[in-house]
Amino acid sequence: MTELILALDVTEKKKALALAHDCAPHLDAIKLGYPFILSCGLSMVRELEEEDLPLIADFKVADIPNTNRLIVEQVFDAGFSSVICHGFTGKDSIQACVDTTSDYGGACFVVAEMSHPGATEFFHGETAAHIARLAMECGADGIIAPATRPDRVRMLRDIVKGRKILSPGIGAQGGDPDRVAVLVDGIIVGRAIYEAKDPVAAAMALNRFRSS
Ligand code: O7M
Repeated sequence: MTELILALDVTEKKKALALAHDCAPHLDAIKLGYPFILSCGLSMVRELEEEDLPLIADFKVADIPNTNRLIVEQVFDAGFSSVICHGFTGKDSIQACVDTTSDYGGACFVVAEMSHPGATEFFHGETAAHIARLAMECGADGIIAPATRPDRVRMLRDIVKGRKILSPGIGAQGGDPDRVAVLVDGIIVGRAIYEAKDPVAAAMALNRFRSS
């Protein structure tokens, strides 16, 4: 089953809450990051809990182990069920995120390779594979890999056996769900839903990938 995860990068509180509420029946999770949390506040996590969907904290945590631990504690205390951290910070920093996550019974995902064009300057090639291997060694629940490069997802899938790949980059960034959905466990979609004329219809249209 491939999950549909809404990237709720909406900075207007009323609009964000309405979107989440209307689209919720067609989603498997909602991902919240800096745009929404910095504009609407961390307390919004509790309001969104009413939608009864897993809430993923996309803070791309990327600091020393002690600071990572402190951040991840705040994430789970706020009501999130998963957290996303960066992996380029190294094994000890990833481990701090994974260990703190497991104290709370949550899930931790590590960014292995990003979806935008500039990502290839640093994350490409062996670096992404290295990060994915570190994530597995640390016991992470999965990785983030780019829907804009299905060949790279395929390569990373060999490393991430039995754990999850969540994949952003569909729609606005050019990724094709027909090519990617079968390779991953979740597609992360933002603008193609929240900027659509009819966001509910857009989410429903993406539902066909949930069973692929
Ligand atoms: O569908 P979009 O392009 O409007 O939004 C994609 C979302 O996924 C948005 O929240 C990005 O910050 C996020 N994202 C990427 O687009 N590319 C990445 O490589 C990684 C992420 C992400 O979610 O990282 C955890």
